[in-house]
Amino acid sequence: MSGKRTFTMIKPDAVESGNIGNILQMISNAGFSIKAMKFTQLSEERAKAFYAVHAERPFYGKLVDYMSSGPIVAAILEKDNAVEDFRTLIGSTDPAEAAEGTIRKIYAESKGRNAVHGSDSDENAKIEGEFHFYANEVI
Ligand code: IDP
Ligand code: MG
Repeated sequence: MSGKRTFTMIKPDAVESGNIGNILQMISNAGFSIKAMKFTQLSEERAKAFYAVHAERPFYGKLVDYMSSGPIVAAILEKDNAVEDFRTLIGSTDPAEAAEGTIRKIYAESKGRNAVHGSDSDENAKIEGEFHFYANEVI
């Protein structure tokens, strides 16, 4: 069982296609509550820093370009077993492999432009939340 909080971003493709509301509705229906949220845009430098762990991967340059290409929604979410349950809600990285009814299956365009981010561990949820929010912005 993971902890009570996770971090998410609604990525530029899903913002551009007008799906912020639909995705937030799915997150809410799945039992997550929002502890902090903002509409923002990553600079190229901040996108590089956020995804630094992927710096050696062949898709890193494209990922940074995409994630800094337009606005995103960043949010800290709360629910029991948050990290694991949110990864289940969003589905596999590649929408072609994602389970029916998951956010990525419904809204992602491709493995790269895949609608949402979800932290992969409690430790990264904390690091990623603190990347986007000051402590006094979190309920
Ligand atoms: P995750 O978002 O499901 O945790 P990661 O492997 O952590 O997936 O990759 C981070 C992000 O990098 C993905 O969400 C996706 O946007 C992009 N990405 C991952 N693998 C590929 C790939 O093979 N081609 C293009 N983009 C990729
Ligand atoms: Mg990941």
